[in-house]
Amino acid sequence: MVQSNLYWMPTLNTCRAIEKVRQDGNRGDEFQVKTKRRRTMVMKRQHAFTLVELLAVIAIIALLSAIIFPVFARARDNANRAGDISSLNELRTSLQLYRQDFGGYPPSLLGFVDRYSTGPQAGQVIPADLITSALFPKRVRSLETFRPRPVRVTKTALTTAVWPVADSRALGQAPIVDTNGDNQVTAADDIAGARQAYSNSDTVAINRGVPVGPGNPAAEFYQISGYDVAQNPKSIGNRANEWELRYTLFWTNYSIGTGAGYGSGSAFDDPRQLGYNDPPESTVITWNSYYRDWEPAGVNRIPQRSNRDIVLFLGGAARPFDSRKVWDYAWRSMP
Ligand SMILES: [Ca+2]
Repeated sequence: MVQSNLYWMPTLNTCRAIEKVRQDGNRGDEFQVKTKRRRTMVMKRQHAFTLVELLAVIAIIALLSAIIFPVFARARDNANRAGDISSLNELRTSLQLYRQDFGGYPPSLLGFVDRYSTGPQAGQVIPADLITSALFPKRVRSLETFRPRPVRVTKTALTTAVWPVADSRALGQAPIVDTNGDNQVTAADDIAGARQAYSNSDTVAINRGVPVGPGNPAAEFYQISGYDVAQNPKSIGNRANEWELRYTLFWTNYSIGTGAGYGSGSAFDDPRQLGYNDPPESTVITWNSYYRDWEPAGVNRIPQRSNRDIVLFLGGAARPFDSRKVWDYAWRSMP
C-alpha cells in the first residue's frame, strides 16, 4: 500500500475535480472584484451632494453669517466707543488745564480752518495736523483725540456748522434749572431766549455769532474735529451731510446777541454755558452720537431710546446718555 502511495497518479476524475476547484477559485476572485466595484459605486453615490443638499448648506451658512456679522459689527462699535470715551475725557482734562492758564475756555477744541496766506499754496487749507490751536499740540498731543473713530476724512476737509436740533418741548413745560435765581424751578425759568431757540432748520442759526464769508475763516471747521462739529448722517428730511455744531462757548440768543459781537446775557439766560466765568458742572462740553441705534427708515429718522450717545459734562467723566434725549434736547441734556 505504501508503494502504491508513492507512485500515486491522478485519475481523470481527480484532474476534473482539481480543475473545478481552480475555476471556482477564479470565479470567487471575479465575484470579489464585482462586489468591490459595486461597493465603491454605492460609496461614491453616498458621498456626493445633491443640489438640494448643497442649497441647504448654503442657506445655513448664509443664516449663520447673518447672525454673526452684526455681532462683529457691534463688537467693533463698542471697541471704538470705548476709545472715544477716553478721548473725550482727555479733552476735558486739557480744557481744565487751558482754563487754569487763561481763565476761560477756548473758542473751539481743535481750531478753526486756517489757510496759507503766501507761498505756492496760498489760499489752500493748512492740514489740521500742521496748525497750532488752543489745545493742540501743547495740551493734546495727538490729532486723533479730536477725531471720533468712525470719522474718516482728510486733514484738509472743511465744513461750516449748523446748530443742533432745537429743544422741541413747548416753552415753560419742562424747566431744568433755576435760571432766574428764585430758588425754585418753575415755568418762569423756561422762557423764550433762555433755551436753545435755533435749530438746523433756521438758516439764521448757521454760523450764528460768527460772520460768514471769505474774510472770516473762523466760520469754517476742520471736519476731522468731530467734537467741534459732527456729521449728522440721518438728519431731518433731506439734510444729509450737514455738520452740527457741538462745542461752543454760548448757546442761547441772549448770550450771543443778534448783532455784532456777543450779547451780555440776561437774568433768564441759561447759566450752563462755557463762556461764563464759572459754569456749573452740569454744563455740556460736547457729545458723540456716532454709535446711535436708529428707528426703522422713514422720512424723519429718529434715534432709539438707548444709552448709545456719549455726553461730556464739565464735571465728571464722559458717560453714556439716552440717544433720543440728546437728539431732542441737544446741549440742554442733564445728568
Ligand atoms: Ca426759578
